[in-house]
Parts: sequence; structure tokens; C-alpha cells
Amino acid sequence: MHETDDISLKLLNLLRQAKDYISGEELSDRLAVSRTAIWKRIGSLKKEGFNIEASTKKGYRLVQSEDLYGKISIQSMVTTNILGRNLKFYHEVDSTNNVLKKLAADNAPEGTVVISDIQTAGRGRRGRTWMSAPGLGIWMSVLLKPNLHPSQVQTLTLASSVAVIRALESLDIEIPGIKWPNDILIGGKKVCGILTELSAEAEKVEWVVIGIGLNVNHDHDDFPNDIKDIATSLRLSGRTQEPFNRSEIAAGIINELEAVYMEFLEKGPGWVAEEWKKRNVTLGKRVELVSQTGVTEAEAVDITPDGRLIVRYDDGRNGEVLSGEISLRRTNLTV
Ligand code: BTX
Repeated sequence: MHETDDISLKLLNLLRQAKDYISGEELSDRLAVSRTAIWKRIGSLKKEGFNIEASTKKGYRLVQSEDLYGKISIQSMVTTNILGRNLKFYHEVDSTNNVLKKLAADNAPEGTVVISDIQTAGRGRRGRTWMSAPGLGIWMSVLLKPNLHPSQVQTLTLASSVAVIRALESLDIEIPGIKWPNDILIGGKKVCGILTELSAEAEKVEWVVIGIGLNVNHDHDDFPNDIKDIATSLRLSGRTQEPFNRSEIAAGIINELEAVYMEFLEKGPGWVAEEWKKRNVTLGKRVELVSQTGVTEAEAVDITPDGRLIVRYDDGRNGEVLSGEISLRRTNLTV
């Protein structure tokens, strides 16, 4: 079987980059395998659904018009050492976080990624629902096993939002920004949410599952009425309103997440906080802090390296807010 071996993935990437015909000879030279080996893998990729044209004179060409969303496409663009090396792609699951938490409990390796085209019970934070319109978004979970104290996990969530926003920076869309702690907004509307779940002993994290939900190709009508006014998608924020290639964006997120994760482990939480601040849309704004005891207004002034929001109340006192304890209502938050 050649379907997902490393050479098939590299071959797919060369075809994608060539944008036009590329000869069998050049492919065999660049991949250091025989032309028969190339030909066999072209056959396997075609069986997987890739539209590859073959011409005896010119070679092979990938017809790139469609978004073929799946494991092979994604892995062919993943350039990491750890994240996404073990990637499980499903057509439909209840929640990718649920699937990955079970795999984590079964000792899945760090970097395992679960992606599904459809989520029937996508979850937000604190029991809320995450609307996962079928076939339109990226619903993905990533398993990390950092050597951290459980209190530092919020920094990882900040790091994840930095990684997602970096992956979006190369796209032709309006500029996205991060609302504390980790919602990604475009034009004041939510395009991405992150749900972090963990298993830990008293002093040490066992594993962390980072769940990322990104609205990609939704039109207005693809959002249910109750979130139409607060949600957006990349397509709705793009200059051309053309659909985006979900495989490419999912791979970009995995690549950026590994880069940010590695730099975080090396440089520490202060670095993540600085990266987060560069892209945030919360600091300097009036915010409403919603807790069980009521709603308080304050000004968001800074974040601590471990991800708490520092606010200044109207009586001049400062306070620190942890995302699990309080929720931030949107006020004056336009990007
Ligand atoms: P959250 O609790 O911050 O956001 C949930 C709230 O956002 C909802 O109450 C609703 O108002 C709004 N909302 C729901 N769906 C959408 C949407 N598609 N776009 C914009 N706004 C929406 C944010 O939680 C964390 C979401 C994580 C989702 C990922 S998907 C992969 C993984 N699996 C899973 O079950 N959850 C995560």
C-alpha cells in the first residue's frame, strides 16, 4: 500500500506547488525513486479522490479547484516533527475533544491530532454548544503533554490562539484579533473558539487537549439565528468570498502550533504573553466581567505571564481575572 507513505505525501506536495504539469522524470529525480514508483503512487492518490491529469508528453498535473479535505491532503502540508505525525481524520464524530480525550486516556502519543468534517455535539466552554456546520469548518483537537504545573495551562491556551492567528495572517482576509482569553474575532465577530481540557495530578499536567473550532467556508445562512450576529467565517471576511482550502489552513495551524509550543517551552510564558498582546483586541477597552455574583465594569489593562487578565475597576483598584472564574462580555470590542 502506498496511500499515505511519506513519498506519496511529498509527491502530492510537489504537484500542488508546480501548479502546472510536472514531468515524471523530474518527480522521480526530486523524490529519488523510480518512475514506476511515481506512477504507482499517482494511481493510489487518484483512488483517494485526487484529480490528477496525466499526459505522456508533459507529465502530471493536480487539478486544484476543489477542497479535498482529508488526512492525506493535510499531512502532505504538515512540516512538523511531533504535531500531526499521528493524525486521525473522521467523517463524523460527536466532538473531536471527546475522541481525543479517550485516545489520551489510552496513552496516545503527544502531538496526536483528531480532525472531523462533521461534529454532531461540538462543545464550547462551560457546557456551551459550539455550532459545527457540516463540511464548512475546521474542527480539530491536538494532544500535548507538557511538563507544566496545572496552573500554567492557561498560557498554553493563549499560545494556541497566537498559533491560529499566525496561521490566518497569510490569508487574504480582514485582520483578525484575539479577545481575551482566546476567542479570535474578525470585525468584532467570532471566527474561532478554543476549548482546552486537561488531566492532571496535584503538581503536574498529564495531558492537555486543545480543541480548535474555526469557521471557514460558512455563508451568513449557515449560522443558526441565535449566533448570526456574533459569528463570522473566513470566507465572509475574505476579499473575494471564494471558499478556502481547509486542508491547507488545518496544516498551517498544526505547523504554527508546533512552532509556538516549542518556543513557549524554550522561552517561557512571558514570551507567549508578549506575542498574545501584539494581536489582542481587549487591552485598553472597557469590559464587563460577568460572574455568579453579577456584572462589574472595568478597564482591561494587561495580562499576567500566566494568562490572567489585569483589570482596573472604576474605583481605581486593580484586580486579576482567571478565565475559568469569570466571563468577559463583549463591550466596545471591534477590530
Ligand atoms: P465558548 O464557550 O467561548 O463559545 C461558545 C459560544 O459561542 C456559544 O454559546 C455561542 O454563543 C457562540 N458560538 C457557538 N458556535 C459558534 C460558532 N461556530 N462560531 C461563532 N460563535 C459560536 C469556544 O467556546 C470554544 C469552542 C471550541 C470548539 C472546538 S471544535 C473542536 C473541539 N471539539 C469540541 O467539541 N470543541 C472544540
